[in-house]
Formats: sequence, C-alpha cells, structure tokens
Amino acid sequence: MTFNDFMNKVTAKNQGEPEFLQAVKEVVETIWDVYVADPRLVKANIMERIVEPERVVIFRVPWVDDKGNVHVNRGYRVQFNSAIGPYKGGCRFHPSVNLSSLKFLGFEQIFKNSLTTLPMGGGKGGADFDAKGKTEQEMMRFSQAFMMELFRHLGPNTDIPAGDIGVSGREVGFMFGMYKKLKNEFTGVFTGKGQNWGGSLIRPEATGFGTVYFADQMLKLKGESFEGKKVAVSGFGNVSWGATQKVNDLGGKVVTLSGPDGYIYDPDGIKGEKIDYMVEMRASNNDQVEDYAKKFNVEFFPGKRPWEVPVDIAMPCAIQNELNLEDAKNLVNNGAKVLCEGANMPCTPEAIQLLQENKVLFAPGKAANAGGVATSGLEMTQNSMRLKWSRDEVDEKLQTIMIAIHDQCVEYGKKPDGYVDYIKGANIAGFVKVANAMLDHGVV
Ligand code: NDP
Ligand code: 2IT
Repeated sequence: MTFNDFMNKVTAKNQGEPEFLQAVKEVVETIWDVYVADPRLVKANIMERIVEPERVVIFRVPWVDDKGNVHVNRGYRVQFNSAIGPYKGGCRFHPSVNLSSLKFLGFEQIFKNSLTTLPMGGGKGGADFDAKGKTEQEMMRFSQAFMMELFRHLGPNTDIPAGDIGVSGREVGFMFGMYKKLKNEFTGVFTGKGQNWGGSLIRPEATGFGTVYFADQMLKLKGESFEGKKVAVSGFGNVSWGATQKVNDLGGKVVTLSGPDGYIYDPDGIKGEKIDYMVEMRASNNDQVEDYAKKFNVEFFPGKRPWEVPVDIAMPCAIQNELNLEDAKNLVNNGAKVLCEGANMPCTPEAIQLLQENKVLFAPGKAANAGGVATSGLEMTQNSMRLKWSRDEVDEKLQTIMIAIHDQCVEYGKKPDGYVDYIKGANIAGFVKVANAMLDHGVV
C-alpha cells in the first residue's frame, strides 16, 4: 500500500472528520518511510490499527440550569490506544467539541504520551458544552452530570482524565467528587487535582512551563536564550498563563494575549499582577480578553490575531487551527525565529510548511506541550506511592523530561544541514515505541 492509498482509505472511513484527518495525515506522512522499512510492522498492519480508536464512548449529558430549564449536551471519551499504558488525556468542554476534534486530540495524545518517557496510553474526552456565562452552580451540575456516565469507563489502571479547554481545577474537583461518590473509593483517577486531595505541585503551571523549557532547548541549539526576547502568546487560559510566567522567569517579555474576541498588545510586558489577572479572566467565564485592555489601559485589536505583532518567538496557546498561512507570512516577514506550539495543532498545515521553508524552528504541540501530561504522569506516580514531592522535585523532573523529548526530536529529526524537523522527529520517536508495544501484544 502507498501512503496515498492509505490516506484515501482512512479518509473514506472517517468522512466528516476534518481535524482528525488533518492530524492523521501530518503524523503518517512523516513516519511512512520508517513504517514501510520494517516488514514486521507492515505484516501486523500497525498503521491501519493505530488510526482506529480502541473504543469511543458517546453519551447523553442532561442537566438543569439555575432557572430550572433542562438542557442536553453530548459527552465523549475516546479511548484511543493503550499499548504502553492506561488511556490518559484531558477533557474539553467547548462548543466546538465533536467526534472529529476529540479523535484528533486522542490520536495526538498517543504520540505525545509516548514521548514523555512515561507509561501512558492515549485518550481524550469532553462535551459540546459552552461555559460562557455559566454560574459556578451550573458548572458543578454539568460536571457532575458528565461524570454520572463517564465514571463507569474510568479507573486508575484503565483511563485517567485531566483538564483541557474549559476544564480547570474547579471542574476537575466537581468531577472527581462525583466519581468518588459513585465508586465509593478514593483513587487518583483524575490528574490536575487540588493540592489537598492528591494533586501534584506544578501541575497547573506544567504545560506552559514545559513549552517554555522546550523553546529554551530550541534556542540553546542556536546558541541563544530567552533573555531579551519578545514573545507573542495567544489565548489567556491555563497554558498561556504558565507560559507567560516562565518566559518572564527566563528574561523574556510576553507582549500579547488573545481570546475569541481579539488580542491585546502590552508593550511593557505581561508580568506580576497582570499574570494573576489572567486567572481571574479565565475563571469569569466571560470569554473576552478585552477586559485586560480596559484594566491595564493597553491597546485591544478586536477580531484580530496576535501574529501580526513583530516578535522573536510565537507561542500559540489557545485552540486548533488558530494560526493560518497569512499569520505565518506575517511572522516570517517580521523576523520570528521560533514557533513553539503550546496548544494542540494550533497551526494549519499551510502555515507550518511556510514556516519550515523559511527555516523558522517549529515545534509541534505533541512535543512542546507534553509537559502537562508528563506532570500528570508524575501526579499518578505520587498517588500510587501515597506521597507528595516538593515543588522543586517536580519541576526538576519536568525539566528533565522536556530535555529528553527535545533530544528525541533532534535524534530523529535532524537534517544534514543541521535544521531540525521537530515534527518528523516527534512523530517517529513517539510512533516507534507504541508500534513495538503493539507488535509485542499480538493482534488485539
Ligand atoms: P483554557 O480553557 O484554560 O484556555 C483556552 C483559552 O483559549 C481561553 O482563554 C479561551 O478563551 C481561548 N480561546 C478559545 N478559542 C479561542 C480563539 N479562537 N482565539 C483565541 N483564543 C481562544 O485551556 P488550556 O489553556 O488548558 O488549553 C489551551 C490549549 O492547550 C488547547 O489546545 C489544549 O488542548 C492545549 N493543552 C492543554 C493542556 C493542559 O494541561 N491544560 C496540556 C496540553 C495542551 P475562552 O475561554 O474565552 O473561550
Ligand atoms: O492535551 C493535553 O495533553 C492535556 N490536556 C493534558 C492531558 C493530561 O492528561 O494531563
């Protein structure tokens, strides 16, 4: 079978799932040569098996709002691959959630989790629920209703969810509480838990910190550092918040944030109380970054994305396909040197191609944002051992893991001219481990 035959078959089988097909194509085109060079993998038909989820659960989530109106949302859990460990991946509450977006996220999670060096399989879940304008009581009732079905599919050795867009510590608390009640047992079945009930220090910051540690490795390879660099960040949620803190720690300056409403430009840099304000904005369920512009008296650009601002480093940290060809052209023309994805698949394929052609160092989310799930893995380890590591211990382990991921990307992605194709490197390194585990397990 050729790569084109393979993609035609997958496309025919997954009609109406554009994000999933986008993710599959990006992975498979970079690993195809490695795959066909190993007759054991081809004989076991690993490629067709790895793009098929082991299981997808779709369920009704009925809930009652504060006025007594009954609503119904659709809940999902995609249990994609358990070859190297139990299913592991976040839950997303966002109106854009559908089977395609969760299959793309679950698929990416397989390779990301493999790269972390920890024993975690790939999964993802969520619901097409819009948190905008919801009260805390409504968030609780929805989270509980979601868990009333999902609980039966989870377990500390089966499937361990976490947060993602629209699901932060508060929602994890509501879901964990309902899980504990229904199962009548206290197990670390979620990660991103509160510090008093099994959570790991650094987990809230981990995705953003990890992305910056990864970008720092990319810069080091060029003999550079974050010191004095201007950085554009998108989003204003969990990942953007952690990334902004760590860029400051390393001597860089974050000058943008964005929301669905537009972006803000803060030439003085987002630091100190401004970073704390991000948490407030995120928790308000207000859906707009314009509040930042009003509070700190900076410029707001409605309906625009931050990639038109001249910066050295771009870190998209909001949502899939938020950075397109036109944005990539702006970044290249303005001299950006590094693009490191904090979100999952935020750049379109056309944008990535242009960035790579222009030798901008480009790191895909599955490598660069793996610090979140890696620290989830560390949370699971602490839960199993029934102890808690210090902030420094977790941070040190996170840094070691991000360096290991970077090393794997360089090992498999370095070209003869020295340019590192991080996409290729991440995909091959992530794939080889999972594919070999699938071979070992026979046809299951
Ligand atoms: P959050 O919900 O905390 O933040 C998402 C942010 O992006 C919100 O501020 C949201 O605004 C904003 N946003 C949504 N749509 C757009 C848009 N079209 N343009 C600009 N901003 C937008 O989620 P996270 O920070 O947890 O997740 C962000 C990304 O990082 C996602 O791709 C996620 O999959 C990925 N990720 C998250 C990890 C984690 O540990 N949390 C780990 C690895 C990856 P609003 O709320 O107003 O919609
Ligand atoms: O996309 C991701 O890696 C996450 N949302 C975190 C998953 C996790 O299980 O910590």
